[in-house]
Amino acid sequence: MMVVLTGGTGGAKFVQGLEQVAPAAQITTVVNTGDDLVWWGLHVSPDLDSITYAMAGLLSRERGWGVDDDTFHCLQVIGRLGAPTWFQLGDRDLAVHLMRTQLLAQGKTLTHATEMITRAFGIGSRVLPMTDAAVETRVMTPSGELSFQEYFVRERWQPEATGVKFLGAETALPAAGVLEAIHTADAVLIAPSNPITSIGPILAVPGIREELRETPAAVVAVSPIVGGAAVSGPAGKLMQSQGLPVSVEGVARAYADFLDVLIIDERDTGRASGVESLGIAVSVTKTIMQSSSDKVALAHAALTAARRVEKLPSRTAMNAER
Ligand code: FO1
Repeated sequence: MMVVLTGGTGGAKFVQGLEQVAPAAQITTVVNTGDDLVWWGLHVSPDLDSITYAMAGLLSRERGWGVDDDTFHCLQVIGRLGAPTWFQLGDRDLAVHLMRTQLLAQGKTLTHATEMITRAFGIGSRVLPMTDAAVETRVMTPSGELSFQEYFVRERWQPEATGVKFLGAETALPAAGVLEAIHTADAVLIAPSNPITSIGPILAVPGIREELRETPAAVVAVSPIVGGAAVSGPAGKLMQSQGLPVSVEGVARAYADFLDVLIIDERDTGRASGVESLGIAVSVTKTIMQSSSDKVALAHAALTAARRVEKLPSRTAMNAER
């Protein structure tokens, strides 16, 4: 059994590869919900959407989010009615947000709504939100605080980020099944997602980070930083805002208290020793996923790295001995 912690488009691509090398029934994905928003009165969960569409073979290859070949007729009319349209919901995509919103209004949890939606799409693996509680990623900028989608989509991540917070995280509980899945897995894989705003909110839910330190599973992450820059998006800027170097060492530092192996790109071979000095093993491969075979090869590399880990007593026990 394996657990994948994921968010964003890099995470969705990674899961597409993993699905081709492991049976769906053995995969549990734990997905960031800090990017969620209420838009046009609907509960939108962008990272749950991306994983769902990726697994259902519906994810837009052109945009990296939303449904392939979608149309935007509703968006055009909404614009004429005077509502903001900077966050675009496609016509087919709308069906998922309508259904999710209705299920939540009926008192179902986000976990339950996600289960119903993924099952209806014929997805055989388990997709779990990190929590059923509302956790909202906020980005601080010199001109004020923004929601994640305001920062990422509306402002195209151009404002300087001076900090990040996860509103509501302190009192959130992990969704049912998350801690048990991490504890009983053979491998926990951290997708090449933004460590601050995709994986960060998951780690901020009390109990998850602690379980990653405790689990007997091998914990393997793929670096989203290659050659000193983010493969895509604002990961570099946001890492800087947290005082982390924009490098594979920076990624290793973000996960140092629980990580066994960091998979880095061939271009970063010269930086392996900086990661190893944190007590984290390094595996070097091609991490940029351009083609379907790149995704499969990266998933293979992650599983191979996990199998090679000889787990010592839990990190917490080791830290206590130091
Ligand atoms: N990303 C954009 O760049 N522009 C959009 O208008 C947009 C709309 C959108 C609607 C539904 C959805 O599930 C995702 C959407 N995304 C959009 C992607 C989303 O902003 C990001 O992928 C994640 O939040 C980053 O992880």
